[in-house]
Amino acid sequence: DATSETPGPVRVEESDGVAVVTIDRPKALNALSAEVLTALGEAFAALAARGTEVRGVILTGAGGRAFVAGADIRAMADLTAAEAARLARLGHEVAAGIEGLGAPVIAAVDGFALGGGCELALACDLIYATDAAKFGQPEVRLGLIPGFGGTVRLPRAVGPQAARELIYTGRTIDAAEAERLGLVARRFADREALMAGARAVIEEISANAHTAVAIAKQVLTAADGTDTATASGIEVEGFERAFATEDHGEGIAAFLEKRDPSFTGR
Ligand code: CO8
Repeated sequence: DATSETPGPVRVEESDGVAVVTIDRPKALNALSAEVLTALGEAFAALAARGTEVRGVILTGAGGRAFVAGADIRAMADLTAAEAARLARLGHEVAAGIEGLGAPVIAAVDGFALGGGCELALACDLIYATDAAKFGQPEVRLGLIPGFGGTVRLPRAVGPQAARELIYTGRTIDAAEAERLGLVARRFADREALMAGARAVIEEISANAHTAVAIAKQVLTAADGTDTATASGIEVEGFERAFATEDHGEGIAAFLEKRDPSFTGR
């Protein structure tokens, strides 16, 4: 098992092809400063460069109180509107890095996922949470609106009605309600069970053809928000690419020969 560590507010630890990316600024409840966002972007770029060696990523927060309590409010106090917009764009670049990674990324949320923290979780493939998780988009309480994808991805996750209610009220909801709304895919009793559950689903996914999963992720991401005809076209194009892989040949052969497939990622 390889373990690599990057210095700074974001740690990356890897074992058995599963990378755990930890935002480690517990004194500020892991708030997203420019430094954190830059480090996150770099961490996901480094993981992308490793290709199929990375089977899956778990994104989480250190300290036991928060996933991420939002953008760094203290740092934002000194910004001009144009500088704040640059920070928001940096956030969107991080989201694009998460969505562009071939392997699945699971947000493991224990404690607060507020504002930019909820938005960061929404950029991941799946949100898993402990019973102690809390979600919300409190920006309007600060005279702001979500700036890191909340108006885009939250309605897609929970539907326009629940999203408008959350964004207009700034209300914080608990993990059970987040699960009911479809924001959280799975809920766990505590952090240990959360991390084990996230790792288990990555194991389950990585028994499948890596390239097929990567293409499915690309198609789901690219087709999101497009009309039926466009989405269907994107799906067929992805289906054709999957059909042309060696792993598809192997999957068919294994089925016909009544054996387990041995996928190579090609
Ligand atoms: N930014 C900076 N510091 C923070 C943040 C934050 N978002 N949240 C908490 N902290 C700090 C507190 O200032 C405090 O520091 P200190 O001990 O030095 O005073 C420490 O973390 C602990 O926090 P609290 O004492 O407040 O802990 P409580 O248990 O009393 O409350 C809460 C926890 C409810 C989470 C509370 O801290 C809170 O409301 N935090 C702010 C939540 C929020 O409003 N988030 C949204 C921010 S706006 C946003 O995210 C916009 C994103 C848009 C684009 C940006 C691009 C990425």
